[in-house]
Amino acid sequence: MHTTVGIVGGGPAGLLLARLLHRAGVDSVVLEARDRAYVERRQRAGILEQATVDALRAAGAGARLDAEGIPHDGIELRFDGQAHRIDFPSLTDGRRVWVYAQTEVVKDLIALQLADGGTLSFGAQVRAVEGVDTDRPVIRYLHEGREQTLTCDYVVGCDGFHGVARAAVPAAERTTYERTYPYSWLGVLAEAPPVYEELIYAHSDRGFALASMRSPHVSRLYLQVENGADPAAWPDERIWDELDARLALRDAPGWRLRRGPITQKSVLPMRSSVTEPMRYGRLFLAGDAAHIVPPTGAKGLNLAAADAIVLARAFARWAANGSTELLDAYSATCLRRVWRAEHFSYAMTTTLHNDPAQSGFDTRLQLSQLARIADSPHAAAELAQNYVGLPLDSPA
Ligand code: FAS
Ligand code: PHB
Repeated sequence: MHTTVGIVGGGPAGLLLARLLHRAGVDSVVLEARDRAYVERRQRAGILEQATVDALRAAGAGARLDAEGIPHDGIELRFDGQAHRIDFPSLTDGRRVWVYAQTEVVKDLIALQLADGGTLSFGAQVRAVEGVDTDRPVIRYLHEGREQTLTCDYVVGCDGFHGVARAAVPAAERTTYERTYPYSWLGVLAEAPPVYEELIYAHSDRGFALASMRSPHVSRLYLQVENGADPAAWPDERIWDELDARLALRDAPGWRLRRGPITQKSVLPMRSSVTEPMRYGRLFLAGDAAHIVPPTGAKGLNLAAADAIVLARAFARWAANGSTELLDAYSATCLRRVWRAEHFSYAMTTTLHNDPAQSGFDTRLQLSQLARIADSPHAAAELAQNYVGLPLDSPA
């Protein structure tokens, strides 16, 4: 089988890229290792930047998002027993974010891809990407018990942090910059109506907590835990008690979360990683295949979408007039945005979490930075503009 663009991985990056290419008249094939139910059920991100929402609408996948997505105009920071709201529109020329889970984005893109054309194969385990330094790269994969081959004009690795595409770049030709954090997140999904209108990010001497949501009836909540923590060591009552303790307010001692059945628990390690360049010969890397951020800044999914948008524009230009100018600029264009998001995610993470090795001096620095954001419109604007996402064409 042959296609113009072979896409390894059917997560947000691969699926959005396929849809945007289809709209530009560029044919592609998406090869996804897992089955449809698995990828649609995988709990991950929850916040979409405006640029991501605009791209999903442009790809024809905005109907349910417009009907069920929840626009948010700010977040709340809690520290030292106090609450401080960061308003987005007034600090970002009117921009906001949307609460719409990655699971729903993936469902919408899969439904569209299957209905509207374009090949999407589930259970297609890519074994190797070869010949990326030739004009006829090849993807070798196992599907329905048989070894298969897909020849392409170009290959895009959208197969996440643990995928195989990145390895097709010779080790001597790529550099990976990374940092791991001395803590993880325990993420829970609860059938409990959020008692808060907007997301709450909390710094406390017991550790970080985040109160998010999936709908008016479902809460998505996170607690900083030690690396290697076992979700089984966190019975529901312990989770609720710890969340209430970390979100406590000095002037509202009765403030509590609404409790309900916890339906999912998982521990997520915190990691930053960037592989440069994001292109080698006829291979491009997009999304988590190229970069990972700690989820504190809600950037992971949005970075993946931004890569897909930039790459789709580049392929559209190439298909229209043969120019490879934007394809040749892809890596540098994306890495500017990636490093901006890496810094923002690192800053949010290290300011809000308790490193087990940190001193009292370090904690005072965190509280000083949080107080600066609460008191200074300039400092608040820097957080707000990074959180809602810098415009795609802005020099990050
Ligand atoms: P993905 O990992 O989503 O998709 C890659 C796809 O490639 C997968 O479907 C995989 O099955 C497939 N694949 C892998 N190897 C393959 C092979 N050899 N052959 C074929 N297919 C293959 N971001 C946030 O902003 N907020 C969050 O709260 C948040 N929580 C997260 C929790 C977890 C547990 C993880 C792992 C990530 C989280 N993220 C979060 C980040 C996450 O949303 C990613 O940024 C996002 O999924 C990136 O999308 P993709 O690049 O498409 O990669
Ligand atoms: C989520 O709702 O899953 C979420 C929201 C904001 C974050 C991370 C995760 O920073």
